[in-house]
Amino acid sequence: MSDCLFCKIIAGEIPSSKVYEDDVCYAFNDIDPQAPTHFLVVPKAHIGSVSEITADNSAVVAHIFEVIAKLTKEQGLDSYRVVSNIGEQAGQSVFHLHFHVLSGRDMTWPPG
Ligand code: D5M
Repeated sequence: MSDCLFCKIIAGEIPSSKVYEDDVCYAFNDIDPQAPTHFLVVPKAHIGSVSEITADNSAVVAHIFEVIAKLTKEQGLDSYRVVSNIGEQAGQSVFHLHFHVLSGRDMTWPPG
């Protein structure tokens, strides 16, 4: 999508602090970290949010969770939170599916 921030990051048109990349997904550090570790994992194909997951594209999500398990193991993280905000009221500000991975501090529940 031409006007999507994360599509531009994936294409290398906007710089990012890359954590991981493969054919299906791209991971990079959040520009406004909310924990000592805070990176985002996004599909390379544009999907607006979890609301747009269907039988046709859900394999991408399974792959992303495999990648999250691999990256957190490699980074020695045994406690972390995975978050995806859907819609403005839930805090979504970039409308390209992404999973926040946060770790390194005590977390509360419920989230604000
Ligand atoms: O999360 C969107 C997240 O995207 C938010 O935590 C900031 C992050 N962000 C925004 N611009 C950038 C760039 N350029 N690099 C890295 N991270 C970025 P949401 O759940 O949609 O609010």
